[in-house]
Amino acid sequence: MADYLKMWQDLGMDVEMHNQLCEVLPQAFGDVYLTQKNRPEAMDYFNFVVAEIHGVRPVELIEHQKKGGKVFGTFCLYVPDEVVFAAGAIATGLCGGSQFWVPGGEKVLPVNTCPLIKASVGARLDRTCPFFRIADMFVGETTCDGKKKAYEILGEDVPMYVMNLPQMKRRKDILAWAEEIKDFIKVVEDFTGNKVTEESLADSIRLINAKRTALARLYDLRKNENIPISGKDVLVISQIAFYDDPTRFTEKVNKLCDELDQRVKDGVSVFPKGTKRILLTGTPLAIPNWKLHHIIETSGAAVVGEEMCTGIRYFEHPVDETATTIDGQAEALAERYMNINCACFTPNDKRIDDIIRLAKEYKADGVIDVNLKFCELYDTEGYKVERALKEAGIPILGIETDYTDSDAQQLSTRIGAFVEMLSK
Ligand code: BJ8
Repeated sequence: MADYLKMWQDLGMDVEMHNQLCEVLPQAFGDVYLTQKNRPEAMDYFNFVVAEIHGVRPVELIEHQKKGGKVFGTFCLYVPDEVVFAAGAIATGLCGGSQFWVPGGEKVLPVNTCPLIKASVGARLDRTCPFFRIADMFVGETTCDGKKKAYEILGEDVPMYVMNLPQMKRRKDILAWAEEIKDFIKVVEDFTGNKVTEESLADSIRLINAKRTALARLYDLRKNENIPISGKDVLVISQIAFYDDPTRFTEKVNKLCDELDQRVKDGVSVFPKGTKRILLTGTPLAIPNWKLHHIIETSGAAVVGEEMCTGIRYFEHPVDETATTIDGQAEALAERYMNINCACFTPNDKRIDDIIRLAKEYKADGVIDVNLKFCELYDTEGYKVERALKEAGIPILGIETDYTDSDAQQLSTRIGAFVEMLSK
């Protein structure tokens, strides 16, 4: 990584503690990623982004702020990036995916809170992540209880706005979400001093839709019998999608897809013929959480899809681009976002339909349902997921894990046995 010390100091970071993270991350990335054989050449860009993770994008965000622009940090797929970009601001994902930040979160949160929340709070309060220092405003949402309460704590340290997400999907809930999006437009306008117009919102809807289309193209390539890219590589791309510049990201993903198209034509696969195909479902895998993909793909199987927020939920269902008024655009956004099937909704049977549909589309031999420890929503929904998949004749393995490596051996054993069972 280049020398960003001055920038980190200026951001008020705990540089000494942050150095510990900088020491372990390249090693972890090297072990998990750079040991893979026959990686697509176009992965170079994404390797570079991870290598410079706390440098290159933060520099861009600070440049944007120097020109008077604002940066909004978000924690959930329901918060519409389109609104932020339409006001000339930048949205960046803030979910923490490393155990490194968890103890910081545990200083103020109950230990039995999910690691994603603990890591996100720890990254801010311990001052060990530049993105958490740069964001001018954090935007939360009323999804799970842990997040709602964590936002109250974060709100004592940084400007915080929380969107009120309905928990059902009746017509009146979708309209309520459209109203909430319009309120968010006003908040963003006031905070940035820039007006969100029909034109600027239409532009940003196209911008984010283009990113979704590129990701859909990438995921479609994984449906091939010859899998041209590893699940691990796609995971890191999905994670980078949350904070990279959307135009550049879309271009780089499309460039990668061009290369993968050629691989498909040439019958090139990164896995031996007959490798068992796994669809993952469950809680998000925030960067740099690569543990599960690594275990699965070193246990003789391939991850071909993720019914997760760091995966298919992020890009399916583009926003309808035909609306020409702010009211119409807010409703189009609400309809699109309410298509995401998070376990915080009730009922949430469409998620179960999705898992079965995706298992078929991606020709999965089996599904692994991943739950982040202490996430009650996905844990409880796991019962219905498991029952529905069994009824559909799709093998399923449910696992619970956190950000530590303490269960890696045990997970390897269980996943190895599951893969072996799929081969019989
Ligand atoms: S849309 S999955 S990003 S809320 S894992 S913090 S639910 S206790 S991250 Fe999520 Fe939005 Fe839903 Fe997606 Fe709570 Fe569960 Fe932790 Fe979670």
